[in-house]
Amino acid sequence: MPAHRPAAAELARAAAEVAGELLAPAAPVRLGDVVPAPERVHPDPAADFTLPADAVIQASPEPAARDAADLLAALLRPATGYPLPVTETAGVEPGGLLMLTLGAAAATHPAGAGDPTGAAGAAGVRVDLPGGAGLGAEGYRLDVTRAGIRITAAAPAGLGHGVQTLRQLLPAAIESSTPVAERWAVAGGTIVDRPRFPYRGAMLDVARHFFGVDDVLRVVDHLARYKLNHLHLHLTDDQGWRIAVDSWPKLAEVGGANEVGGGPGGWYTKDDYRRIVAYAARRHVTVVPEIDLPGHTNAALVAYPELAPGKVPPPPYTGTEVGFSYLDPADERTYDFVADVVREVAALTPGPWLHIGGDEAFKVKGAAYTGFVERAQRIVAATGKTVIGWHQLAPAAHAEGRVLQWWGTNGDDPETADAVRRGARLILSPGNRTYLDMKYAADTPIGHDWAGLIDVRRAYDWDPGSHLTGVPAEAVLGVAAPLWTESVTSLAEIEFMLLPRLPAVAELGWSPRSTHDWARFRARLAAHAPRWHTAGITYHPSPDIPWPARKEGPPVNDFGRAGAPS
Ligand code: TNX
Repeated sequence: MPAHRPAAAELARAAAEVAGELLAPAAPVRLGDVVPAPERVHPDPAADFTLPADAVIQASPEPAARDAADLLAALLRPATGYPLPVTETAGVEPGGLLMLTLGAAAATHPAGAGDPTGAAGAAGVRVDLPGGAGLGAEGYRLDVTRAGIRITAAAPAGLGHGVQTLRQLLPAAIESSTPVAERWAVAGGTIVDRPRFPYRGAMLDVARHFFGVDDVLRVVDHLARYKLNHLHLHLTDDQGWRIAVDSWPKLAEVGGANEVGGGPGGWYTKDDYRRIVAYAARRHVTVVPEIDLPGHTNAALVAYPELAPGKVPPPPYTGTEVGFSYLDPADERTYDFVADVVREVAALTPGPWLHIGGDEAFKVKGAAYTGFVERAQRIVAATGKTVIGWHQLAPAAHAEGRVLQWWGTNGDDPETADAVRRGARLILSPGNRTYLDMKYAADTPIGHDWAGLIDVRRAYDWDPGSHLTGVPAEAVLGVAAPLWTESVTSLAEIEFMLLPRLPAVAELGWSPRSTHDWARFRARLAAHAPRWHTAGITYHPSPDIPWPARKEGPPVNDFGRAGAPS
């Protein structure tokens, strides 16, 4: 038992115990009611579990299991007010038991054992990483019995995803930041789950408007909640350069001092960026940095006019047009610049990817464009990273492992299909399905409509595996939803555009196609409004979703209208 237990938590525990006796048992969230939908769900109504005040979280000995257990404890302590001590597997105290088990521990607690606690009478949560069992790098197994809950995985990310599933199986009040009197019941049974695609992401444009580290961390939390595993940061554009580069210091210092509309802008120091990367990594989210080349470079040219065609210094840009700026592809200095920037950004980035943009370079045409891209691809390869670029990269020669990100709207592009035949893999970000900067409806207060209006059904009802003509499902690495921020200026606005569409994209990336069902999805998603509300997360009350009624009024913060947070 911990030596110190806050008085408030003590009171809450007592209150919860009393309330638990007075209240009729709350019907737990049904075992399959998780977003994204799990691969396999086996409910066992006789095995519902209620988290007791003296529950213990037990982790297998690997540091990653301990870390998952610590994150689980941090998620559950505020609302429950329970101490939830984290222990190693050995020497468990009786009481509530939540078990998290990784790798080798599988031998001790084989998947499929009836009692997840392995000890009669114990109750709680246990976190293990057992070897293999087909769970792969991200799969997990979650067993709920009357005695406790066990999450097992073959690798750390699986435990993280299992923890997020458990979070959704608890009552919505678990999102409260202060203790709540609630019966913390979880439906009995087993979930065995793993993703359909390995790359599931969202992009945040921090160049058009700059967002500080804390805002980005909160976006990481939203990704992790829905088992998205990549955060693509669009770090550079005409309006701002947002990452410190020691060899070209004016990029950030001069190029970062602007944004759309003329605000102050900003940029990440290397330590800021490392903080984002580390926070994301702990939540099994890989940061993908994008340095957009050779277009979308006005901010770089303001800082270093020597890179501009004709060496003419351009004025800073705070508008929202695209396609006018470019690095001089005929000047060798341009490639020194690209190599220096790519080297420094690659060195800061533990993930395997480096995104070089390549979109809308309207003034660098034909061989000048493909020649530039091919050199940039080689520069990235020399750092050991795998290149990603927007699908405009397609005509350039293949580079080992390269990935194209499709953002078109017509589902048919022979150049992209040809690049796939030459070996490219694809991330699907169709503008008319996944663009989170598109308005939901004509009256949405912020956003664009050039790729159409995208409400939740439109974001959900398509298949990344068969979306592009001539591209087989095996070539699809995954799916990602970009949020461009020309019109997005605050965290509340980011959340308003992300939710409730991000979970739709997350489900396309994670869940087996056989679970795809709009009627069921919208019902499952509806239950997330009380969670977001309790957590203080802004979202759009889309008419596509049958939100539950709330006594206090409308279910959500409708950004841009009365009662919206600012
Ligand atoms: C197109 S999509 C762009 C961005 C804009 C976005 C606005 C892509 C690769 N380029 O520069 O921000 O449209 O929706």
